[in-house]
Amino acid sequence: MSEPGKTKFQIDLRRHLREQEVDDNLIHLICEIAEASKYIIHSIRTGDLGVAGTSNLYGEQQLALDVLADRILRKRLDHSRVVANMMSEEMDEIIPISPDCDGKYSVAFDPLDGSSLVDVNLAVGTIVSIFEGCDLLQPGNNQVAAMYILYGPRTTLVYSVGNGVHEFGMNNLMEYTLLQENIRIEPSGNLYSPGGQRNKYTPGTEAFVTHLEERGVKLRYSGGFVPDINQVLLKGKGIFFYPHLNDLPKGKLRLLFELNPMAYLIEQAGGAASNGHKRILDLQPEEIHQRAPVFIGCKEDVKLAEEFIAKMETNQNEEESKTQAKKNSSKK
Ligand code: AFP
Repeated sequence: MSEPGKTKFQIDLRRHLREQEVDDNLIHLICEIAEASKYIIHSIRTGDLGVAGTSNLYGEQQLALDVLADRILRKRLDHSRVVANMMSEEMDEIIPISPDCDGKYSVAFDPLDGSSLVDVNLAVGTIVSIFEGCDLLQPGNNQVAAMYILYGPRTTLVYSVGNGVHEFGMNNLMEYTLLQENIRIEPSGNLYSPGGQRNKYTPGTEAFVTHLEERGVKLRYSGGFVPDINQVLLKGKGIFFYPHLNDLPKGKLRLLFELNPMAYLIEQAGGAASNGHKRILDLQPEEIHQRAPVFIGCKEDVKLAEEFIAKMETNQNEEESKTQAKKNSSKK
């Protein structure tokens, strides 16, 4: 993989992509997103942490960081010449860039996921899902690439184009150089990241968490999807879930620009991602901001969650049938 005299770990992002024999337009797109992250880092370090609409001492319009990050990425993608359509958490609808789909890509992104965590100096990230052509409303299984950038104590970038998952670190020259490639996740893990409120979990999720605790699995949860997933990926074990809640039956996380890209990356590392019943990457989106429950990480732990959910749903259905039968017999 590396030329003589150059260690593998001095390989920058563009060279690594070339060695994956990736289409030039896709290389350009991924590198443009990586470039945009440098401006997002700057806005995190210097931008106003307030809400959109505030103004600085010069009376200039200050933007909330997620709006700022969205504008930075939108501008980059708009001028890239390889994007057909794009959409993000900040957009109400898909934005067409070019009517010509050939050789172009469509991008769904969360510009700064967990932006509210910046105020308390916790890690946040940018999440990107890439499809070939013009259609963004297709199952995540059709993605040609996914990536995230994690703005933490170090800035790192993780990507896959379907040939393994690779991690890059930003050096002092603000270049992304290879840290590790072909990252793998073990079948079962020793940490769990439970999103939402436990008192709103369904019986199946509740039973799954009780099992994890009895197994001695440790709770690790930052409230940021990107750092929490990154922890599972780089430790090579664990499960993150933001399940169906009694008041959020579809969960909280968005399918197009949060779940699909992360599911793609985790599966490329040998893990799994499910909505509790079905593989995330098989879900057909009906609308661009569609949400879904998610269990993502070690394959065996995701399967176990599905089994607990199925078992408790069966028990619940049987109880409801018995109750209904009693009501019917009491009417006779
Ligand atoms: P924001 O992007 O609105 O801050 O939400 C972040 C997030 O979508 C995701 O990063 C976390 O996993 C999840 O919310 C945390 O949600 P809870 O605060 O309800 O646990």
